[in-house]
Amino acid sequence: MFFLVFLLTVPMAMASDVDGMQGASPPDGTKATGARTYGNYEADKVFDKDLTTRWLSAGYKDTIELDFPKAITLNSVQIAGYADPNSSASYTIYGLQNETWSVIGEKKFPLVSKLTILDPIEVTKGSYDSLKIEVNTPSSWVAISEITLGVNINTPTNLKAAAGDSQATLNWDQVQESESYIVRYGTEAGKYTETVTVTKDAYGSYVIPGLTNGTTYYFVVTATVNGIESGYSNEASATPQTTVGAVLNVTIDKDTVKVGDKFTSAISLENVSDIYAEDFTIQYDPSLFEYLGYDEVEGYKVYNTPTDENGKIRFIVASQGKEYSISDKATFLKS
Ligand SMILES: [Ca+2]
Repeated sequence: MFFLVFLLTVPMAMASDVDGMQGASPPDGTKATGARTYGNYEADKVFDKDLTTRWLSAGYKDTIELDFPKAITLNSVQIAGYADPNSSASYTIYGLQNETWSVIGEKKFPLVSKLTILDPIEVTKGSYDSLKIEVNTPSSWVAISEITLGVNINTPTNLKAAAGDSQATLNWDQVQESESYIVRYGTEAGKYTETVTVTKDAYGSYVIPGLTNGTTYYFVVTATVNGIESGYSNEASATPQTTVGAVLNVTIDKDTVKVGDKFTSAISLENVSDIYAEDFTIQYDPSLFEYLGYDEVEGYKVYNTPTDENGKIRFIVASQGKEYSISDKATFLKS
């Protein structure tokens, strides 16, 4: 009698982990070497995040070595073993520190049948440059489908999202040792369809552009340390909205102005609300016009002494009382 085992593989939004396994895959840049390898069942198949592919040795006892691009701090190793026919398997894990190998964990599993995700093997917590896993299976060739590492990376906290026009601005608490962050977002809580990798300096303020106004977006962020990704932060949401920019209008009181004519232009602000003070600079071409002065409009007062600096005049104008606050459109100065 035999059983067929089917494995359903679903494309994962979460890049670093293997479906059904804990911890993270070894980072990009890891080099895997099997002491012996059968056919094209190469050693790097133990971290391709695909449970259906595996490293296969041509013997009952063999060793695989993982050399990391940078030392990784870990406290457990999980193995998806493959044994055909069914077999027991014992695993001895060595860690490399200061160019010295030492045994950091071992465990025997009485039954590994075909593809089996074994319980994580605890190892002495430490920072390791390389790992070596020695496998002993008395009645089956040595095979490993996937290896994941139990790592403790601080997860970003306090993620906040502020809505803007077609965009959202994110900030979160810095994870000290992180080399970059990954922002994931989508239009449904818990479902993140978009991924952006951002620099380690982005935590204070990061803008996600190109969003649809009126749609709520949900965001999470992770930290990456030594190529390994942390867990998700809290989820934050924002609904971008159209904002109409304030428009400063300059209106001239005559349709045409002849040379030598004196004219007045009204300065007004549109599309704003509850503004009581405004600091702005008027620029004109001094080769064509001469600035003669300004008139205040009732309810508004000029607080500085505007001087003409080669065609640029700065005004600080404040309204006097609530009834003169600038909402929608108001003319508050004539010059
Ligand atoms: Ca694999």
